[in-house]
Amino acid sequence: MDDRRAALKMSRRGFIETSVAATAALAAGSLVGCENKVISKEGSEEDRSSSEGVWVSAACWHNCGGRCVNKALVKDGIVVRQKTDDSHEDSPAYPQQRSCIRGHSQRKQCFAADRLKYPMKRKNWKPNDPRGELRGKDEWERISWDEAFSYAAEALRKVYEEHGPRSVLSRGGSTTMRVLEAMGGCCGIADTTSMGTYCLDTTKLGMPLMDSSSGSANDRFDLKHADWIVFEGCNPAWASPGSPCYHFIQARDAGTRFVMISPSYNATAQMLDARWIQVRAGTDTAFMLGVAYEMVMLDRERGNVVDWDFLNDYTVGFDAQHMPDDARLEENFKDYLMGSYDGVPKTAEWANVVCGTPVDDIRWYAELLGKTNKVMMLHSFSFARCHDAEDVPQLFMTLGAMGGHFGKSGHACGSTYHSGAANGGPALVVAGKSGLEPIETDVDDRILGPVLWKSILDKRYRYIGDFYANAFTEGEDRDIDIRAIFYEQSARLQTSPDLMRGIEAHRSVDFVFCNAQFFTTQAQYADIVLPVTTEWERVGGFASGNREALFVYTQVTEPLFEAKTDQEIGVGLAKALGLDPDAVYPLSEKQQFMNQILGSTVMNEQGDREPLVTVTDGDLKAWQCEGSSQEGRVKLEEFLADGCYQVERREDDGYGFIAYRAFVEDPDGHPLPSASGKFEIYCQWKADVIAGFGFSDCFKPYPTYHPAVEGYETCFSDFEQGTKGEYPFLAYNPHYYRRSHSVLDNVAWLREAWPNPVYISRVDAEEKGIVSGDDVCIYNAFGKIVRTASVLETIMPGMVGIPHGSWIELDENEEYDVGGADNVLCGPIVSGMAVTGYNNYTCNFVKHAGDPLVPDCEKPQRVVDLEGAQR
Ligand SMILES: Nc1nc2c(c(=O)[nH]1)N[C@H]1C(S)=C(S)[C@@H](COP(=O)(O)OP(=O)(O)OC[C@H]3O[C@@H](n4cnc5c(=O)[nH]c(N)nc54)[C@H](O)[C@@H]3O)O[C@H]1N2
Ligand SMILES: Nc1nc2c(c(=O)[nH]1)N[C@H]1C(S)=C(S)[C@@H](COP(=O)(O)OP(=O)(O)OC[C@H]3O[C@@H](n4cnc5c(=O)[nH]c(N)nc54)[C@H](O)[C@@H]3O)O[C@H]1N2
Ligand code: SF4
Ligand SMILES: [Mo]
Repeated sequence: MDDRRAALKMSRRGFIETSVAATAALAAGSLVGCENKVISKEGSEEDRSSSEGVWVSAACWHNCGGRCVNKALVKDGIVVRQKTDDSHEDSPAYPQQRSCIRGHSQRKQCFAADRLKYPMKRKNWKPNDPRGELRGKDEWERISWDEAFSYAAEALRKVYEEHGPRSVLSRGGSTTMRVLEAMGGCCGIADTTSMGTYCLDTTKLGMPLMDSSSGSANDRFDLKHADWIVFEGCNPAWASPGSPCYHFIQARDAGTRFVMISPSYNATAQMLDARWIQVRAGTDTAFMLGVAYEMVMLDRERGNVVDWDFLNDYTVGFDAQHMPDDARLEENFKDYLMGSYDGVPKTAEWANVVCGTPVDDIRWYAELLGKTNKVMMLHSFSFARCHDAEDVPQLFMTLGAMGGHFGKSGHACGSTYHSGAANGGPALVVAGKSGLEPIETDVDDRILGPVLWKSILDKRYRYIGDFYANAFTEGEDRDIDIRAIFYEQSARLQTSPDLMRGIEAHRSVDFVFCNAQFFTTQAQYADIVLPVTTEWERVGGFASGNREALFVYTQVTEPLFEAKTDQEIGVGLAKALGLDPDAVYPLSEKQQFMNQILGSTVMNEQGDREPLVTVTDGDLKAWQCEGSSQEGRVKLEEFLADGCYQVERREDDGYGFIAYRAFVEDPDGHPLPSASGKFEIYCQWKADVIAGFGFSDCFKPYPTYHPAVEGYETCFSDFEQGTKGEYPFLAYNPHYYRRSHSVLDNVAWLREAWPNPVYISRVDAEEKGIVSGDDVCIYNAFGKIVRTASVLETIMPGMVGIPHGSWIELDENEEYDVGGADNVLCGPIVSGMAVTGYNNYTCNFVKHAGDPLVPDCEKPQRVVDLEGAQR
């Protein structure tokens, strides 16, 4: 610990001097080439091969789909090298938790020359005269922290006094935002972001989703017991870095075969040599209906395909003989499949017209799902992040039930997602709570994510409840008058649909406040921007998501320049607003971290939780923290130095997990959380709640097909006749390896490795005379972006893959985005449960006639040239 402190106690002064020199050089526009200029002196080659210094557990805290060990070698306060997990030999049972290229590049982010250094104010903004139209164009001036707090307090106080808490918009972050809560609250956002239509309380269908990251399928050791693993809309090779793919590879090597149901033959499919079942994005409902129909037909022909016992005993609503008590509609799923209600049997040929899947593949898959095959059906959520995908969760579950693939080793039907991919089951190690209780407020407003900016401009929105709280209500149209936008830990402007209108909405309000590490999109359109520390500059914290490992990190360096933590900013703001900062932040950051350490637990093989960390009275004294000493599995110092506690697994340990086993073995003793206690293929609640929102009247209690408000069918001006419309292509947004959403997009190393092209199919490219490397303008009614084409055999014709999260960069006339931001094209469309549809919006593209694009990695960093920065 002492060594570590000495290493941290760097020459802060010297550090800043070097930094300022580097900044000055950059402001003069000296940067070209794929190299980040960093503000710390990076270790020389000699430094990099030396092992002098102290290895510090370093945070990798992003919403990146993985969780890994990251360490920084700190010498004289400067990070000279990084490494990942080498704490034990790597083995399949006990894998190292190795970091990805983004983790490896972390020092290029934390110490980059584009870190914000001082509080800044937009020059022409005044609390009483905001000149909002200049947002994104104005100059910036450096101000002191005192000035920053008093400006922000004045602007916020004005909004609270004149318009009330409903007029302040914020979502994301929980630290600085407490100040808003102490002021009476703020208007939030109801958005289905990650899990799409799975946000409509799937427990009502009988499916507890565990939590957002641990999957709802079996433990990793069970993967190899499946003969087939099917992925629908997953790409863990990009979206779940770390150990998940390692676990899938073990299964592959043991003989398990894979299927990828997706519009692209993505990196995961390639890695696992999967059989590709093509399906257009946003058309999985049609595809799965076709599969269900063919399963029934196949079962009639030869038997032994549909697991009737499972359907009869564990589900309701499949046929007229098994309806739930609360059903009000005399219809059932099977008769719908057969065409009893609409005269249309949902055959493979019928499905093919919409989903584009070859008929033979639909039949092949129907056969594969038969009850005699050992199949795991795994999904991520991309197929549910589509307009009108409301029936996807119920239908995926229905297919699983038709094959009886629940509750048995070698079978599964559930999610594999984010940092919990490939490894279902309850978390074995968890961090404790910080002890900072939320501040309750009376404001219940939640503007809907897909129409957030439009609602602000229209001053009206429909309230339907809150996805985070699983609390829904009938749609209620409300007036709303947003006067201030408050950013803490979110990039809403960049990550919500309809970005061009988002800019307009930002320009329409009185005040935009932003805590930021970099000159992010939301910072560019703000009025007061405050430099915030990264996790490398804070006391420490936790990262979780991997079932069997808990990651902890400690401070790597002193805060850079004038950066403060979110809590310090909150304290300053609270004081300026005349609030009692100790009431808003009753616990220090150190105490919160210590509380998490003290409350961390690990599960033993009997299923009981034990304290994880041994903390002595001496530790508490040294940390100047309250609490009681305790005995745990690992000493505090060791835990912090290791950066991780990982349960050493064995094939036959007590941690194995088969999802739904208790229910399948004893359905009466362990009913599901739905009204009937069973899987609800007919769920009255689903239909009633969606109808109550008032956006669509086509959703039935069982899964049915209808064309999406925006989707494949709207690529046509006349779908029946096959006449293409103005925007005949369907776009989807793969979560891209270069970044975590918008985060890390400014790291030149990553930009060089991952150039962020637009993916188009060879067939479409040939038709338009486009080859890989050509610049292409992709456009629709909402905006235009320019990207370089990557022409692929591995994407379905008609599909366009636009990587998610790239930073917007508008041309002078604000017409073209040469940064390639997905949300310029993803529009303000609302239907059904108000799902945000990132993966089935329409567009068109042409070869770009304007100036050639500069490759992202050759663009200069966005260093704000602050007048007087050297003062
Ligand atoms: N078109 C389209 N849009 C999408 C998606 C898509 O697929 N397509 N995906 C959606 C999904 S699944 C998600 S989860 C969302 C993610 O949406 P966001 O959560 O808005 O995305 P991030 O880019 O992770 O934004 C985090 C921001 O917080 C900042 N930050 C990080 N740490 C700190 C800190 O300690 N303090 C402060 N003050 N700031 C910090 C980062 O610099 C960054 O600007 O995006 C959604 N948007
Ligand atoms: N590198 C990286 N990893 C991340 C993130 C990141 O920003 N960057 N973000 C993290 C977060 S918060 C989230 S929510 C997850 C998202 O995780 P996922 O939802 O798994 O990620 P996606 O890349 O959107 O989709 C995965 C694959 O699904 C396929 N697909 C797309 N649309 C459809 C569809 O409609 N139907 C079918 N059948 N397939 C489809 C595509 O082939 C795509 O490659 O990723 C996490 N991991
Ligand atoms: S997967 Fe996430 S936590 Fe792991 S190294 Fe990459 S960015 Fe960091
Ligand atoms: Mo997400």
